[in-house]
Parts: sequence; C-alpha cells; structure tokens
Amino acid sequence: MTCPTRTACPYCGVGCGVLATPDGKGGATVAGDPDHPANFGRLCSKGSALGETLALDDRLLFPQIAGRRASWDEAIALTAATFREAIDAHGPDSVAFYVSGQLLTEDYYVANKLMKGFIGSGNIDTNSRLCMASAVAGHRRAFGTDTVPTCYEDLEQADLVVLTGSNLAWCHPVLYQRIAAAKAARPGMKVVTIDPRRTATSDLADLHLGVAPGSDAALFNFLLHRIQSQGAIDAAYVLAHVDGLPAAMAEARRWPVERAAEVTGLAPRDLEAFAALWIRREKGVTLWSQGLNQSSSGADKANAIINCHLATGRIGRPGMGPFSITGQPNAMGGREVGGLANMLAAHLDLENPAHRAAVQGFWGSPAMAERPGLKAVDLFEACAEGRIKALWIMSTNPAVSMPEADRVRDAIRATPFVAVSEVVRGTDTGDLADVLLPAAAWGEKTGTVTNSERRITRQRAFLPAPGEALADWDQLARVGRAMGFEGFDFASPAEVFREHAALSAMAGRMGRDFDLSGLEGISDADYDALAPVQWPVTEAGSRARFFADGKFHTETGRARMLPVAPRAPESRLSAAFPLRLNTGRVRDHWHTMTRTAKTPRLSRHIAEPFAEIHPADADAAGISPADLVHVIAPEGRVTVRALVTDRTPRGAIFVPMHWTSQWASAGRVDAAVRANVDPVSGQPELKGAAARIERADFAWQGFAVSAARPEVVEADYWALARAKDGWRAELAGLAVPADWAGFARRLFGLGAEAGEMAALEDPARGMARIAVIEDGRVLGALFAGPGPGPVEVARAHVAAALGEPAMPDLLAGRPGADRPDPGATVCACYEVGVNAITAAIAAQGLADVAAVGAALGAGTNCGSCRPELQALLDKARADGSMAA
Ligand SMILES: Nc1nc2c(c(=O)[nH]1)N[C@H]1C(S)=C(S)[C@@H](COP(=O)(O)OP(=O)(O)OC[C@H]3O[C@@H](n4cnc5c(=O)[nH]c(N)nc54)[C@H](O)[C@@H]3O)O[C@H]1N2
Ligand SMILES: Nc1nc2c(c(=O)[nH]1)N[C@H]1C(S)=C(S)[C@@H](COP(=O)(O)OP(=O)(O)OC[C@H]3O[C@@H](n4cnc5c(=O)[nH]c(N)nc54)[C@H](O)[C@@H]3O)O[C@H]1N2
Ligand code: SF4
Ligand SMILES: [Mo]
Repeated sequence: MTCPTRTACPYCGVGCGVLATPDGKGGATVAGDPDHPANFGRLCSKGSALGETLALDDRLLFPQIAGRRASWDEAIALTAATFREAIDAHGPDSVAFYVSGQLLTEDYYVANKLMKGFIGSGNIDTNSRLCMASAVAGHRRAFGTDTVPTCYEDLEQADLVVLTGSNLAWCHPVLYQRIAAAKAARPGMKVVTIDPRRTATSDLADLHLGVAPGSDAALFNFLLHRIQSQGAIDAAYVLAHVDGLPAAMAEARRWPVERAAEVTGLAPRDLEAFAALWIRREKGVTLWSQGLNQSSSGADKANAIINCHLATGRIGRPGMGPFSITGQPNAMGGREVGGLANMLAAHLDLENPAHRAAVQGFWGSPAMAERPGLKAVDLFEACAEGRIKALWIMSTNPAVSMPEADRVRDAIRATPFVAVSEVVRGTDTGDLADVLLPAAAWGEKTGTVTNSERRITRQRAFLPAPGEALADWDQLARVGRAMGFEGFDFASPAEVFREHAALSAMAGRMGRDFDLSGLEGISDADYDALAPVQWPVTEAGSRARFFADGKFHTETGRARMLPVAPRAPESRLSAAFPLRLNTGRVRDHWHTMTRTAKTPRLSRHIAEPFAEIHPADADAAGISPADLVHVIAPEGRVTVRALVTDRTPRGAIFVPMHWTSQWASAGRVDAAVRANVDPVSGQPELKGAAARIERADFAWQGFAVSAARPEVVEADYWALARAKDGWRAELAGLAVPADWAGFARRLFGLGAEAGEMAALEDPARGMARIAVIEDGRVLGALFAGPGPGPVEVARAHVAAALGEPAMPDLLAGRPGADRPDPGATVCACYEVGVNAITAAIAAQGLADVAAVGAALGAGTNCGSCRPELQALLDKARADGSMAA
C-alpha cells in the first residue's frame, strides 16, 4: 500500500493539512491530516472532494502559441524575446506580470525577483489586490509592517468572537467549526456577526447585526466612542506604545449612538448591546474579511477595527486581537515575498531607499524598481490604453474576477502580447492568450504556502506532472535565464526557498518582523520534511502572536491609531440603479470554478448562478421566486435565477462571483461591478456597485441532462454543471424551437441516427419532453415548458438517470413513490438532498443536527453543511412540520 503524502489543501487560507494517497491510476484519495495544527484532521466539503478534481480530461498539457502546439523552448524564447523587445523599445514599465495568491511561495518569489529586481519595474501585481490589499494597508499604517498579530487558538480562547464581512461557515469552514466547537464546549463564549445578509455564519451568532452595506466604519467609530465613554481605554498601554489616540478619538466622538444608528441602519439598542459585549469581554477577537476589504474605504475600515484593539491594549495576548483572515491558500506567502506592486520583498518597503539598496545588493540586481508599479485595476487600464506591450498572467482568471470584467477582457485582447500560465484548457482568460503555458497543478507541484495565522506548510507532490506541464517557478526561471539574467539557475524549489529565507534573515537584521533566519540553511532533506511552522522562525524559535510587548515596526516603534471618517460606497444609488449589488461566494465552489466545477458532488449544492433578492424588492420589480432576471449596471449585466429570500436586506441583492463564460451564458457578475478603488489600498469595491434588476422574459425554459457536454448555442440563456456520467443544463430561449426533436439532438451532440428517441410534445403549449436512449441507457433528456418560471422536473432524479438503464417513467420527470427525489444536495460528502432531510425531520421528529446525522449521515463527515441542517431544522420548527 502506498503511504499517504502529507500536503496542504489548495483552496482557502485556513490552510488545512491533507493526507493524499495516490490510487495508482492517476487519482488519489484524500483525508484530513490529524497532526496539522490548522485542522487536526478535519476537511470541509471542498477539501474532501479534492480527489475528484484530479482528472486530466480538461488539463492544458502542452505549450501553445497562437493556438498551435509548440515546444517549451519555442514558447520560452518567444516570451523572453517579446518582453525584451518591449523593454528595449518602451522601457521596463511597458511590461507587467499579474499573478496570484494561489502560487506557491517559491513561484511567487521568482516572479517578484524577476520583475522588481531584473526587469526593473514595479509592475507585478496580484489578485490579492482584490482580496487582502486593504487589510495590508491597514496593518502597515497601524503597525508599520503587514503583520497579523493573532492565531487560530485565539478564536477558541476568546470570550467574544466578532465576525464582520465574513461568511466563515462557507468560506473558512474548518475554522468556523473550530469556533462552533469552542462555543459548544464553553457556552459563555459569545459570537457576533456583522453582515447585511443573514448567512450560514450568522446562524451561530448570539447577536447578528445586519448593517447597511458599506457602513462598518461608522459602527467601529461608535464602538471606539463607547470604549472611551465607558472608561475602557487602557491608558498605560496607550501611553507606552500607541500614537494618534487624540485624533482618532476626535473623529470617533462624532459618532454618538443616534448618528451611528442612522448610518448603519441598526437599532440603538443593538448598537449598545454590541458595545457592551465588546467592552466587557477583554478576551475578544475581531475577525474581518471581504465585506470590509472590498470597499472604496477598506483600509480605513481595517484601521477602525485596529483602533479599538489598540485603545484597549487587546492585542497579541491569548484570545484577543484584530484578525484579518486571508482568502487564498498562499495570500500570506505573496505578502511575504512582496507580490503586491507597492511592496518590495520580505516585508521591506519599496519606498525606502535603504531597503531597496539592501535587496539590490542581495540579489546582485542590474536594475531595481524604484517606485511602486501599477495596481491591478490600473494595470488593466494601462493595457486598455496600449501602455502595456507584454503581459504575463499566472494562476488567476482576471477576465472573470476583475471588476468591469468586460472592459478587462477587451484590454487583455488589445494587449499586443499576453502569456497565460494555466492548469486547465479553456478559461475566459486563457482563451485570450497569445502563448499558453501549461502549469503543474496541486498534487504535482511542490513548495510552501503560508496560511492566515502565518503558518508555513509544505505542499508536496504525489502525482507526476502530466504532459509537458512545468511548475510556475520553473517557467519564470527559464524566462529569466532566456532574458540573459543571472540569478535564475534554481534547480529546485528548495533552492528558491533557501534564498527567500536568507533574504528574510537580512530583513530581520534590519528590524523587520518577517524573519526566517532559522531556515536559511535548510537542507534539501529538511525542506522535504519541514513540519508546519509559524513565522518568524529564528534562533529564538517561532511566535504565535505579535505586539503584546508593545514593540511595533514604525519609525518610532509605536503603533498608530488613525482618525477614520466613514465614507459610503462610491457608486451612488439612483432611480435607474436603486440596488446595492453585493457579491461573494457559495459553499461548494471555488472562484472561477476551474476545479470545483469538475466534481458533480460539489456542483449539486448550487448548480446555477443566482441573485438573492428581498421579497419586497422582488414584488416591486414583478419578480416571482425562481424567475430568470437580468441584473443591470451601467458597466454590464448578468442573467441569473432569482432567489427570493429575506436573508438579504431590502435594497441589496447578492450574486455569486463564480460563474464564467464556460459555465453560463451571462453569469460573470464582475461585468456589472464598477471598478471604484480604495485610494489607499487600490482595492476595488467589489461589494458595493449600484444596479437594478428586471425580470428576463423567455418564451420557454428547460432542463436537460446529456452524456456529452451540451451544445448550448441555440439557447439564449444557459447554465451548465457536471452531473454523474455527464452534464446538466438549465436553458431558456426567446423563441420556441419549431422542431424540438432536432433541437434536442443537437443539444446532446447526437446525429439524427444515434439512439432511439422517446418524446412527449405539446407544441401548442410550448411543452416538450424528449429522451434519447441507446442500448437501453439514457444519453440525453430534455424537459421544456413555457416559463416564465423554470420547468418543473425533479432535477436530481433526472440527473441520476443519466447513463443508467432507462426507466419507463423517465419522461414523467419525477420519481415514482418508491424512489423519492432527494432534492438539491445539502450534504456533499454523503450526497444527502434537501427533500430527504426535510422528510426525515418531519417523519422521525429529528430535533437537532446530531439527530439528522444519526438518521442520514448528513453533516457527520466534513460538517460544512451543519449550518444548513440547522436552518432546515429551524424552518421545520417554524412551519410546524416537525413531528412533536
Ligand atoms: N467556498 C469558498 N470558500 C472560499 C473561497 C471560494 O471561492 N469559495 N474563496 C476564498 C477567498 S480567496 C476569499 S478572499 C475568502 C472570502 O471569504 P469571505 O469574505 O467570508 O466571503 P465573501 O462571500 O466574499 O464575503 C463575505 C460576506 O461579506 C458580506 N458583506 C458585503 N458587504 C458588506 C458590508 O458592507 N459589511 C459587512 N460587514 N459585510 C458585508 C457579504 O454579504 C458576505 O456574506 O473566501 C475563501 N474561501
Ligand atoms: N465581484 C467579485 N469579484 C471578486 C471577488 C468578489 O468577492 N466579488 N473576490 C475577489 C477575490 S478575493 C479573489 S481572491 C479573486 C479570485 O479570482 P481568480 O484568481 O481570478 O480566480 P481563480 O478561479 O482562483 O483563478 C485561478 C486560476 O489559476 C488556475 N490555476 C490553478 N492552479 C494553478 C497553478 O498551480 N498554476 C497556474 N499557473 N494556474 C493555476 C486555475 O485553473 C484558474 O484559472 O476574485 C476576486 N473577484
Ligand atoms: S477549510 Fe476547506 S477549503 Fe479551506 S483549507 Fe480547509 S479543507 Fe481546504
Ligand atoms: Mo480572495
């Protein structure tokens, strides 16, 4: 039997340890690593399904130039020569890299070294600009460095955990479960959630504050005001270690409860309850994420939170501190190497000539960047304006994930030379590349990542790289050498890591916090065996927390409180665009879906892009539940399914960020998001665009399953998802097809001769039910009806029929009484559907999540669905449908 390889999950910033055991057939089984201090054996639904994402069918396997297969030598030579020519003709700032928090530290280090130290431009930015940049700016303003002072144990030891702008239950599920377990063990512990929506996370809260979108700074200014008026300032700590209290207080005092209530939309009673909880519990962690960072005043929001912790001295001690949680697996690593356009490397500052000189000396660089480069939004703007002649995009999909995504797509298309390093074929960005470079994926590559609590974990390969795929660091080093630069002859990631650690040791000697001097001389064998460790790693050992000693990295050595003047989102609402467009994530998909959409199990949780909308707003717009709707903004639009729910407040809608042109006809929500940036951090306001919503009227709507990828060209609306043994599709059209049978065959990719056809049609009412069966097995089935709502058919039941022996009642579209329809998947691990759970709750009188688990298995593996199980229990109780 093969021994499992210890590695780290490639998804979120929790950074769970994974044990992967190759199955000898190109796949692997995965389990949580019981010894990893982030997860102690747990994995969430995405982590548990990693083994299902390893298939090679959609992988990019060979370099391509202008769509034809090329050799690596050719692709590297062309990339290097094009960058060189652009630099010679137009200067170093005419080229750029756009990289990603999903690169390993070693990849990231080489990318930053090449651009900032050898090409001599600051034009390397990363998708972390869309993610962490506001938190980074907040840290640097307050602490002098980008230091996260807290660790995961603090969340368990705290008496109060405040989660703001974070849907932890879906986005950092294992950390959420650690908090939930701590709270269950110590019921005195309180949780407050702050989010305009009620989410799976807020179901854990003792107090949920449904703030008006964008108003968090007002809330934390009010809190600071109350901290002072209740005498909770830690005068000794502030006197010894903190500057700026008077100015910060002067602003905070302008936020009495009445004004805070007006701006946040919260009841004064709730504001006071929040302040009382916060002030009375010394051990408190305030955790924040994209609901605050992705704002045109995100850095100020970070400082508004940090102000409260500095004023009370509640920082760096067990169970307390401000905690900006990272999203991507190596967002933190990118910050360490200086992946952002305004950072240097090893937490040294690009603005500081002494720092620049030191790094130049260390690298032996011919040409150092002298000033910050273009930040993501400006970088693509420069592409649009023709100022960037050569661009290399690596491990990110900006044609989907950047605001004003249509404009960004056009800008990439207009750039004379674009190289894209990718693991999959067919992405919205890869489709625009002149040169496609196949990258080794998770499981094939090796290096390190750093999680939200500064813990470095090895990612280790357990599969060979397929085709000609090469690790990203290797691609970058080859281009560096081909451009004639010294200092890129790395033979392994271990070599890169040693150099990175040595540079950080130099930074440490210059008084910086990021210091891996203890790993500077690490041998290949020790690097291979490196156990998870939190930085800094020095002679003095490693550190879980910072700043209890009051030593900061500013010039004075003191922390800074900042006056924060709250600002509303930059896009003003108007009669034409009256709704706040909130965007974010769902539980079982990762970003632009290139990996999670490969697994039918993860696709069953939510199979179609949607807009959460409040019932009153839906009524006003004439929208019924499950209608198709257009979400329209001045910059662009999407067409998605209406999810009418009072979990989103009046006046705001929520659309997920995941759907791309590969998976839906018009699901890229960033097409409708205006690129307003925070002037301090450069982070765009991805949760605050102005939009309106309209019912989308189609002549027909349909649902199909097909063994082959459906050919959707004839539908005006479509959304695809993987199903067991094939695909499923939601469809709609403006005109009813004259020939449903021909339409269905073309949809299934089948010629007129293939298989046998079964059909039930009622052309007068626009209804059709058609199946094609070959050798007794279902190749495709289509159910269409007149709309305006979705066609009524038991989707999970029909999807399960694909590839199976055809049942006589297939075209009924719903199961017989003997085989109930499980409904949309709630528990991804055991594939338990919503109908099965609701039925069991009612029939067996199940009273809690544990009882549901005992009866159905649901929620007993990864636990990511426990908040949803609780919501179903609550609903049953409210409906009275639960047996007494
Ligand atoms: N399942 C899943 N998990 C992921 C990811 C994924 O793609 N899928 N991506 C990872 C990455 S890179 C990141 S950055 C993290 C993001 O993790 P989160 O930040 O938790 O995720 P989001 O859904 O983007 O946004 C969180 C919440 O902010 C709320 N919000 C919007 N506006 C405001 C506001 O004005 N104030 C407050 N207080 N809240 C507001 C939204 O309603 C939303 O519920 O998730 C990581 N984990
Ligand atoms: N409206 C809106 N927009 C958002 C957000 C939001 O909340 N709302 N969130 C923002 C945030 S926080 C983030 S982090 C971004 C994420 O957005 P992106 O970074 O654009 O999303 P991903 O799908 O993770 O893109 C990673 C790409 O790299 C490829 N890839 C995977 N592994 C490797 C590898 O090892 N090497 C290489 N070369 N390629 C690889 C994947 O196939 C995929 O195409 O989206 C941002 N955009
Ligand atoms: S919480 Fe889930 S997605 Fe995040 S690292 Fe752990 S297993 Fe991966
Ligand atoms: Mo992110």
